[in-house]
Amino acid sequence: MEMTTRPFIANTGQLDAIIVGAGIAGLYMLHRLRQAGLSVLVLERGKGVGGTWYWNRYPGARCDVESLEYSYSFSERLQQEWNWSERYSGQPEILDYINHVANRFDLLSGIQFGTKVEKARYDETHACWIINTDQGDRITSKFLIMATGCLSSANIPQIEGRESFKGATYHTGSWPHHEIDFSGQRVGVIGTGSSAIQAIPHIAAECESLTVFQRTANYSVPARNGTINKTYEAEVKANYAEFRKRNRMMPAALGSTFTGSNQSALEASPEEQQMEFAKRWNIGGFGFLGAYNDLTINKESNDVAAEFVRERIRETVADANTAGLLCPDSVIGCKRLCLDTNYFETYNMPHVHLVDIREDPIQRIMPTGIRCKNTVYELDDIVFATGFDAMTGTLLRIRITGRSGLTLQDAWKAGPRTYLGLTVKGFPNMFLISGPGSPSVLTNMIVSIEQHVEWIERCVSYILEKQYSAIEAEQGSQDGWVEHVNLIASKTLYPSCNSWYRGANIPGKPRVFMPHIGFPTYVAQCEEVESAGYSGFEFY
Ligand code: NA7
Repeated sequence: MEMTTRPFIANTGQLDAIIVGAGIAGLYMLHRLRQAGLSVLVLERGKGVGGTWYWNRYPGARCDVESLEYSYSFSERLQQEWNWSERYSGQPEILDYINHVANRFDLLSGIQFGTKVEKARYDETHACWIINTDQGDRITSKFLIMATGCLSSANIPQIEGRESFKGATYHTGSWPHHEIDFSGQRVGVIGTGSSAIQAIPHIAAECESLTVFQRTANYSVPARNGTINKTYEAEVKANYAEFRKRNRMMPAALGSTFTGSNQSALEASPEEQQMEFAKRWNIGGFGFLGAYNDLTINKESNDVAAEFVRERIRETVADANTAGLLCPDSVIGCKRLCLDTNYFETYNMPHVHLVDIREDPIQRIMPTGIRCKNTVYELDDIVFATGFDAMTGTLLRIRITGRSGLTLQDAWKAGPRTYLGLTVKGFPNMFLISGPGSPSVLTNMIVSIEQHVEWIERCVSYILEKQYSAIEAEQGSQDGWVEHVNLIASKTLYPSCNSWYRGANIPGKPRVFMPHIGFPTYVAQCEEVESAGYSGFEFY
């Protein structure tokens, strides 16, 4: 649904809150703040709601968290009335759902679409934020809430000659809104992350030839998607609140398939290990990494899981050389595990070809294709499945200036620093939803979003009730939090590979492990801070 309306609210006096972004987070934030009686406006650069699900329209785009879990839990009626059609929902269905929520809770009237926030400056004298947009708006607001998403700034690599390409180019994260017909086309896909792994089987089914340019092989386990199991759905809906409550206590807030284990892989015999991994492989989904309790912290245990996946790849892909190239050699799970439907099988199609660009690096893009060091590939279309400047990219593209002229770019020069992943020292009354330093991308995002939104709403209401001008993180609490997040990461295998969690996919980006590993402990930490009257914050 494309929106063009500009709500009346933008030209009125000072607002209580500006929310940037009308994705899953921004919409719920709007709903909660309105319920709390605040005047709120959402600014959204897209022409519709949905955020991630508005932009990522590439063929095969699908959620990797099960539908009955990847949905809002704040309204019992909403969760009862909405019916999902598949175990894992595709992008169109999720976007329909988000539009439904926006309509059902009358949220559209609070959103100004087609509006990009360019600058936000904290005015210390009046204790408010002054926000400037690319549409010429200048809006003042007491609170600034960034609901800008973790994967919302596309990473398009600076390959020489990119502009000279005569065919069509696409990025998975800003896909056109019309159907793309690849039939008869020679298509090149750069990247083999989660987006590529979902898109490749679909593009291959249509095109004349497909060349995949792989820099790093990726682990993927079968999603085992299918129509939703109606019996299971009925069981969940019979006691949805309890189901949600249980999931919120699970590691990563993933419920149904992520039945964990109390055992180390090293305590099991090789036969038991194979049986356990095979069982989870057949069920499909992230539960594969829950087979043993030490897969993300013990390299020896991790190796067993990694080798199990490599064996499945060798079993699936007929050409031994291609299979070898598709076998990752890194720690499994230290980049987000991919879930696929027929990804590895696709390489058995005669018109699908894999290029190892570590062996034969891309040198330039030419008008008619891609030139690698040793080979030239003639192409009609290039798909960049090259990911995002994750977690900080969108925030740093907006010129955010806090107290004493401090910019977020300067404050985060050596990597993002937050208190609880929710606030930044020097930026009073600014909140981040799923910011760096919170579990966000290591969880079922909607669970994390709801937790952040509800925490922020209570905090904002508290400030208004107490008639404070502002809240700001204390230096010591922020430093302590950053240290805490780093310490947890250092005890795991996560920092061992070049993932976007560490900023390693973007040349020049500081290498800092950004998410907090430790849901649901994190939630208890936020609650403790709150119940202690917002310890670690100062009010003025
Ligand atoms: P990802 O997971 O960041 O994957 C991007 C892919 O693009 C990955 O294979 C990268 O290789 C590759 N890439 C990035 N830059 C280049 C250059 N310059 N040359 C060649 N290849 C490159 O993004 P996705 O969109 O697939 O998935 C993002 C998240 O969405 C995912 O984690 C899920 O949470 C859902 P690399 O591995 O860096 O060598």
